[in-house]
Amino acid sequence: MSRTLTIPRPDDWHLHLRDGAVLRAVLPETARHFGRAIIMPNLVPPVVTGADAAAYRDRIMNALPAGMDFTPLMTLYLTEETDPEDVAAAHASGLVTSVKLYPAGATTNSASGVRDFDRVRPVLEKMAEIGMPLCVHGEVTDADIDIFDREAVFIDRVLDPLRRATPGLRIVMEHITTQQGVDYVKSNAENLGATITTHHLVINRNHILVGGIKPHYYCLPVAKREEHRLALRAAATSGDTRFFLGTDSAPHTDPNKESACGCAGCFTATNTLSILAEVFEQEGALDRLAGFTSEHGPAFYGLPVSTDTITLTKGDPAAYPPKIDTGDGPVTLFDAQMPLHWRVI
Ligand code: OTD
Ligand code: ZN
Ligand code: ZN
Repeated sequence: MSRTLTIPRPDDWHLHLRDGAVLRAVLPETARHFGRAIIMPNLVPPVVTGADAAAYRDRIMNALPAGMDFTPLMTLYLTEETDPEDVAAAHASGLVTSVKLYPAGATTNSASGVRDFDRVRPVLEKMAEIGMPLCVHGEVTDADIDIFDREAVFIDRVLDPLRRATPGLRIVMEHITTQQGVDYVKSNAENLGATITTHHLVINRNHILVGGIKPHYYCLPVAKREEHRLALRAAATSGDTRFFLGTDSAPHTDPNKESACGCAGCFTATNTLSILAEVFEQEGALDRLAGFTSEHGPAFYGLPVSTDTITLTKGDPAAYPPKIDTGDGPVTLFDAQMPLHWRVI
């Protein structure tokens, strides 16, 4: 029996579009379903200034196929040299939506990130003053901290002190992967939200490591134990407005993933909505899908919910291609390892 579900057009509050040939290949995969996306600035070199963001936005709009409607919400990569006035001007002009904090070395292309948090204090204070959100990659990078503990330790050692030192700063904990991340958001009502990815609702660390190493499931923050995946599913499907979708769709070509030192990232732009509908249905929460994909994010960012809609139908399992082609090589689509009965029509 077929069923339909119509929801406001979704937004992606955390997305990697890259540049050049990969940008041209992956942008339509997002723009087909999503109206807006927060565009991550971790290019090489990173998007650091307002001028960098303006140039990158132009490249994105030039790569958008004719007839597609999509608004990139630009971000700036916070460095110890970032100028508070440049950030404020880029925000005031409407060019830039938020600033991204990467602890140096935490993830792909994060070498220019922050080592000494005191050096970015003037930027953070300016952002609190003008109401500009900070998106945070929440992992410590200390060599002595186990990779599976890096998010929980970041909350205690970095995030909580930073929030106390900068009252009024609005923060998005990006791509939370742990029960501790969920609990921290829930216990702090003020100025705090969190994105959750599609893939972290589906995989735990066994998917990466059992029965041979699976490079296409390797991403950062790395997937944790099953109990954490269940906590993320409960948060995402709870209707709590502080949790919203940020796919963190992060394309790398197959040779870069299937390598002795494979890149981190799961590419989910193409099939995210099919997967999420399946997950929300499994949790008996299809009526809450719209909140997670289309309503909670705009509310946090102070933007209107889309007046456009998309419709999903339930039928025979959707067949997605295993890879998409780019001018730089194939990019493998995230495999949710379950039949996907819902598709956007
Ligand atoms: N995680 N890969 C990338 C970024 C993210 O931490 C992230 O936001 C990437 O490839 O840019 C990943 O696994
Ligand atoms: Zn990140
Ligand atoms: Zn990301």
